Amino acid sequence: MITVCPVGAETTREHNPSLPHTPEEIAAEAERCEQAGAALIHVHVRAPDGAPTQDAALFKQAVGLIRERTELITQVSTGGAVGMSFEQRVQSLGAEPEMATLTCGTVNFGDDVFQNPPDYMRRFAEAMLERGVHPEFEIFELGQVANAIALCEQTGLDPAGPYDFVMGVPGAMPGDPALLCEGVRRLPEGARWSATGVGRSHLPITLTALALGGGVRTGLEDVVYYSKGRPAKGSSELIERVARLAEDAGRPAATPGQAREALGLAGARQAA
Ligand code: KMH
Ligand code: ZN
Repeated sequence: MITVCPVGAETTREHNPSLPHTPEEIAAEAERCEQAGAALIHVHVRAPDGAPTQDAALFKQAVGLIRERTELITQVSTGGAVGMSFEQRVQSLGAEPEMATLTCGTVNFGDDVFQNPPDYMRRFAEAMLERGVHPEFEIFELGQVANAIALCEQTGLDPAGPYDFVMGVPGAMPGDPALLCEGVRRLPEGARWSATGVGRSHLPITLTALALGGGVRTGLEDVVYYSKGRPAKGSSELIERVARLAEDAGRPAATPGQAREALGLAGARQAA
Protein backbone atom coordinates (compact mmCIF):
# COMPACT_ATOMS: atom_id res chain seq x y z
CA MET A 1 0.00 0.00 0.00
CA ILE A 2 1.47 3.34 -1.07
CA THR A 3 0.47 6.60 0.60
CA VAL A 4 1.12 9.97 -0.97
CA CYS A 5 1.66 13.09 1.13
CA PRO A 6 1.77 15.85 -1.47
CA VAL A 7 1.52 18.98 0.73
CA GLY A 8 2.61 18.84 4.39
CA ALA A 9 3.06 21.88 6.57
CA GLU A 10 6.77 22.59 6.39
CA THR A 11 7.68 22.25 2.69
CA THR A 12 7.59 25.52 0.73
CA ARG A 13 7.80 26.40 -2.95
CA GLU A 14 11.37 27.53 -2.27
CA HIS A 15 12.11 23.90 -1.39
CA ASN A 16 10.22 22.59 -4.42
CA PRO A 17 8.25 24.77 -6.87
CA SER A 18 5.81 21.91 -7.66
CA LEU A 19 4.24 22.05 -4.19
CA PRO A 20 0.42 22.28 -4.55
CA HIS A 21 -1.35 24.99 -2.52
CA THR A 22 -5.00 25.24 -3.57
CA PRO A 23 -7.58 22.43 -3.23
CA GLU A 24 -7.69 22.35 -7.04
CA GLU A 25 -3.91 21.87 -7.28
CA ILE A 26 -3.99 19.24 -4.53
CA ALA A 27 -6.73 17.27 -6.33
CA ALA A 28 -4.83 17.46 -9.65
CA GLU A 29 -1.72 16.05 -7.95
CA ALA A 30 -3.88 13.39 -6.27
CA GLU A 31 -5.05 12.23 -9.71
CA ARG A 32 -1.47 11.94 -10.98
CA CYS A 33 -0.44 10.04 -7.84
CA GLU A 34 -3.32 7.59 -8.15
CA GLN A 35 -2.23 6.90 -11.73
CA ALA A 36 1.31 6.37 -10.46
CA GLY A 37 0.26 3.77 -7.86
CA ALA A 38 -0.90 5.50 -4.67
CA ALA A 39 -3.89 4.08 -2.77
CA LEU A 40 -4.15 6.57 0.08
CA ILE A 41 -3.62 10.33 0.31
CA HIS A 42 -2.45 12.12 3.47
CA VAL A 43 -3.94 15.60 3.20
CA HIS A 44 -2.75 18.96 4.54
CA VAL A 45 -4.09 22.24 3.18
CA ARG A 46 -2.65 25.71 2.68
CA ALA A 47 -4.08 29.20 2.92
CA PRO A 48 -4.02 31.25 -0.31
CA ASP A 49 -0.59 32.66 0.70
CA GLY A 50 0.80 29.12 1.12
CA ALA A 51 0.79 29.13 4.95
CA PRO A 52 -0.26 25.86 6.63
CA THR A 53 -3.78 25.92 8.05
CA GLN A 54 -6.30 23.46 9.52
CA ASP A 55 -9.25 25.45 8.16
CA ALA A 56 -12.27 23.12 7.92
CA ALA A 57 -13.67 24.73 4.76
CA LEU A 58 -10.39 24.27 2.88
CA PHE A 59 -10.18 20.64 4.04
CA LYS A 60 -13.77 20.06 2.87
CA GLN A 61 -12.97 21.50 -0.55
CA ALA A 62 -9.77 19.50 -0.93
CA VAL A 63 -11.28 16.21 0.28
CA GLY A 64 -14.40 16.80 -1.85
CA LEU A 65 -12.37 17.36 -5.03
CA ILE A 66 -10.11 14.38 -4.34
CA ARG A 67 -13.20 12.18 -3.91
CA GLU A 68 -14.75 13.51 -7.09
CA ARG A 69 -11.68 12.77 -9.16
CA THR A 70 -10.07 9.71 -7.60
CA GLU A 71 -10.77 6.55 -5.62
CA LEU A 72 -7.97 7.35 -3.16
CA ILE A 73 -8.57 6.80 0.55
CA THR A 74 -8.62 10.26 2.14
CA GLN A 75 -6.64 10.69 5.35
CA VAL A 76 -6.54 14.20 6.84
CA SER A 77 -3.76 15.46 9.06
CA THR A 78 -4.57 16.24 12.67
CA GLY A 79 -0.88 17.06 13.18
CA GLY A 80 -1.12 20.34 11.32
CA ALA A 81 1.97 22.45 11.88
CA VAL A 82 4.06 22.78 15.04
CA GLY A 83 2.61 25.36 17.41
CA MET A 84 -1.04 24.76 16.50
CA SER A 85 -3.49 24.10 19.33
CA PHE A 86 -5.66 20.99 19.72
CA GLU A 87 -8.70 23.07 18.73
CA GLN A 88 -7.04 24.22 15.51
CA ARG A 89 -5.78 20.78 14.62
CA VAL A 90 -9.04 18.87 15.17
CA GLN A 91 -10.90 21.07 12.65
CA SER A 92 -9.71 18.89 9.74
CA LEU A 93 -12.08 16.11 10.88
CA GLY A 94 -14.91 18.38 9.71
CA ALA A 95 -14.13 17.22 6.15
CA GLU A 96 -15.54 13.77 7.06
CA PRO A 97 -12.53 11.85 5.78
CA GLU A 98 -12.21 8.08 5.91
CA MET A 99 -9.05 8.35 7.99
CA ALA A 100 -6.98 10.81 10.01
CA THR A 101 -3.53 10.80 11.57
CA LEU A 102 -3.11 10.50 15.34
CA THR A 103 0.42 11.24 16.56
CA CYS A 104 1.37 9.13 19.57
CA GLY A 105 3.60 11.42 21.60
CA THR A 106 5.39 14.73 21.91
CA VAL A 107 8.63 14.95 19.97
CA ASN A 108 11.37 17.40 19.04
CA PHE A 109 10.84 18.62 15.49
CA GLY A 110 13.82 20.55 14.14
CA ASP A 111 14.20 23.52 16.48
CA ASP A 112 10.57 23.19 17.60
CA VAL A 113 8.50 20.79 19.69
CA PHE A 114 5.55 18.93 18.15
CA GLN A 115 3.14 18.75 21.08
CA ASN A 116 1.13 15.56 21.53
CA PRO A 117 0.61 15.11 25.27
CA PRO A 118 -1.58 12.23 26.51
CA ASP A 119 -4.54 14.56 26.85
CA TYR A 120 -4.36 15.55 23.15
CA MET A 121 -4.03 11.92 22.15
CA ARG A 122 -7.15 10.93 24.10
CA ARG A 123 -9.14 13.87 22.74
CA PHE A 124 -8.15 13.09 19.14
CA ALA A 125 -9.09 9.44 19.73
CA GLU A 126 -12.49 10.43 21.13
CA ALA A 127 -13.12 12.86 18.26
CA MET A 128 -12.33 10.14 15.71
CA LEU A 129 -14.45 7.52 17.48
CA GLU A 130 -17.36 9.99 17.61
CA ARG A 131 -17.13 10.74 13.88
CA GLY A 132 -16.35 7.21 12.67
CA VAL A 133 -12.94 8.26 11.32
CA HIS A 134 -10.29 5.51 11.23
CA PRO A 135 -6.98 6.62 12.82
CA GLU A 136 -3.47 6.01 11.57
CA PHE A 137 -1.01 6.08 14.48
CA GLU A 138 1.99 8.25 13.61
CA ILE A 139 5.16 6.98 15.29
CA PHE A 140 8.01 9.53 15.45
CA GLU A 141 9.96 7.69 18.21
CA LEU A 142 10.00 3.97 19.08
CA GLY A 143 8.42 4.50 22.53
CA GLN A 144 5.34 5.84 20.79
CA VAL A 145 4.32 2.31 19.73
CA ALA A 146 3.65 1.56 23.41
CA ASN A 147 1.79 4.89 23.72
CA ALA A 148 -0.45 3.89 20.81
CA ILE A 149 -1.23 0.50 22.35
CA ALA A 150 -1.99 2.11 25.72
CA LEU A 151 -4.27 4.63 23.99
CA CYS A 152 -6.19 1.77 22.37
CA GLU A 153 -6.65 0.10 25.77
CA GLN A 154 -7.95 3.38 27.23
CA THR A 155 -10.29 4.36 24.41
CA GLY A 156 -11.34 1.19 22.58
CA LEU A 157 -9.51 2.09 19.36
CA ASP A 158 -8.28 -0.93 17.38
CA PRO A 159 -4.59 -1.70 18.09
CA ALA A 160 -4.31 -3.35 14.65
CA GLY A 161 -3.57 0.15 13.32
CA PRO A 162 -2.46 1.10 10.79
CA TYR A 163 0.77 2.62 12.11
CA ASP A 164 3.14 4.85 10.15
CA PHE A 165 6.78 5.11 11.24
CA VAL A 166 7.90 8.65 10.43
CA MET A 167 11.68 8.51 10.37
CA GLY A 168 14.38 11.08 9.72
CA VAL A 169 12.72 14.21 11.13
CA PRO A 170 15.62 16.23 12.61
CA GLY A 171 15.45 15.84 16.39
CA ALA A 172 13.30 12.69 16.27
CA MET A 173 13.87 9.01 15.36
CA PRO A 174 16.61 8.75 12.69
CA GLY A 175 15.92 7.10 9.34
CA ASP A 176 17.89 3.99 10.27
CA PRO A 177 16.70 0.64 8.85
CA ALA A 178 17.64 -1.11 12.13
CA LEU A 179 15.21 1.14 14.01
CA LEU A 180 12.42 0.30 11.57
CA CYS A 181 13.05 -3.42 12.16
CA GLU A 182 12.80 -2.82 15.91
CA GLY A 183 9.65 -0.68 15.55
CA VAL A 184 7.90 -3.39 13.53
CA ARG A 185 8.91 -5.99 16.15
CA ARG A 186 7.11 -3.94 18.81
CA LEU A 187 3.78 -3.80 16.96
CA PRO A 188 0.86 -5.97 18.02
CA GLU A 189 0.69 -9.27 16.11
CA GLY A 190 -0.87 -8.76 12.69
CA ALA A 191 -0.90 -4.95 12.82
CA ARG A 192 -0.79 -3.04 9.54
CA TRP A 193 1.97 -0.49 9.02
CA SER A 194 3.88 1.73 6.65
CA ALA A 195 7.06 3.76 6.86
CA THR A 196 8.10 7.22 5.82
CA GLY A 197 11.75 8.13 5.31
CA VAL A 198 12.14 11.90 5.45
CA GLY A 199 14.78 13.55 3.22
CA ARG A 200 17.82 11.43 2.52
CA SER A 201 16.43 8.45 4.46
CA HIS A 202 13.64 8.07 1.87
CA LEU A 203 15.24 5.30 -0.19
CA PRO A 204 16.80 3.24 2.64
CA ILE A 205 13.53 3.29 4.58
CA THR A 206 11.44 2.56 1.47
CA LEU A 207 13.58 -0.46 0.60
CA THR A 208 13.52 -1.72 4.19
CA ALA A 209 9.74 -1.36 4.41
CA LEU A 210 9.31 -3.27 1.16
CA ALA A 211 11.58 -6.03 2.44
CA LEU A 212 9.75 -6.26 5.77
CA GLY A 213 6.28 -6.45 4.23
CA GLY A 214 5.02 -2.95 5.05
CA GLY A 215 3.61 -0.04 3.11
CA VAL A 216 5.45 3.11 2.06
CA ARG A 217 4.54 6.79 2.35
CA THR A 218 6.20 9.51 0.29
CA GLY A 219 5.53 12.89 -1.32
CA LEU A 220 6.72 16.47 -1.14
CA GLU A 221 5.72 16.68 2.54
CA ASP A 222 8.65 14.37 3.32
CA VAL A 223 10.99 14.40 0.32
CA VAL A 224 11.73 17.32 -2.04
CA TYR A 225 14.63 15.83 -4.05
CA TYR A 226 14.32 12.88 -6.41
CA SER A 227 18.09 12.35 -6.24
CA LYS A 228 21.04 14.34 -4.93
CA GLY A 229 20.63 17.96 -6.10
CA ARG A 230 17.70 17.16 -8.44
CA PRO A 231 14.29 18.36 -7.18
CA ALA A 232 11.39 15.93 -7.68
CA LYS A 233 9.10 17.01 -10.52
CA GLY A 234 6.23 16.43 -8.12
CA SER A 235 4.96 13.84 -5.64
CA SER A 236 3.82 11.64 -8.52
CA GLU A 237 7.41 11.13 -9.67
CA LEU A 238 8.30 9.85 -6.19
CA ILE A 239 5.25 7.56 -6.16
CA GLU A 240 6.15 6.16 -9.60
CA ARG A 241 9.55 5.10 -8.29
CA VAL A 242 8.11 3.46 -5.15
CA ALA A 243 5.57 1.59 -7.30
CA ARG A 244 8.38 0.39 -9.56
CA LEU A 245 10.48 -0.77 -6.60
CA ALA A 246 7.45 -2.53 -5.10
CA GLU A 247 6.76 -4.30 -8.38
CA ASP A 248 10.40 -5.39 -8.61
CA ALA A 249 10.25 -6.61 -5.01
CA GLY A 250 7.33 -8.85 -5.93
CA ARG A 251 4.89 -6.78 -3.90
CA PRO A 252 2.92 -4.75 -6.48
CA ALA A 253 1.11 -1.64 -5.28
CA ALA A 254 -2.41 -2.12 -3.87
CA THR A 255 -5.28 -0.35 -5.60
CA PRO A 256 -7.42 1.96 -3.45
CA GLY A 257 -10.09 -0.77 -3.40
CA GLN A 258 -7.65 -3.42 -2.20
CA ALA A 259 -6.29 -1.01 0.42
CA ARG A 260 -9.83 -0.25 1.69
CA GLU A 261 -10.46 -3.97 1.99
CA ALA A 262 -7.23 -4.53 3.90
CA LEU A 263 -7.92 -1.65 6.28
CA GLY A 264 -11.55 -2.61 6.86
CA LEU A 265 -12.80 0.61 5.26
CA ALA A 266 -14.67 -0.95 2.37
CA GLY A 267 -17.93 0.87 1.70
CA ALA A 268 -17.25 3.39 4.46
CA ARG A 269 -17.22 6.99 3.35
CA GLN A 270 -16.15 6.97 -0.30
CA ALA A 271 -19.80 6.75 -1.31
CA ALA A 272 -20.78 9.74 0.87
N1 KMH B 1 3.64 18.85 10.29
C1 KMH B 1 4.04 18.07 11.40
C2 KMH B 1 4.34 18.93 12.58
C3 KMH B 1 0.55 14.70 10.66
O1 KMH B 1 0.24 15.19 9.58
O2 KMH B 1 -0.24 14.07 11.34
C4 KMH B 1 3.02 17.07 11.77
C5 KMH B 1 2.56 16.15 10.72
C6 KMH B 1 1.93 14.90 11.20
O3 KMH B 1 2.66 16.39 9.53
ZN1 ZN C 1 1.45 15.37 7.76
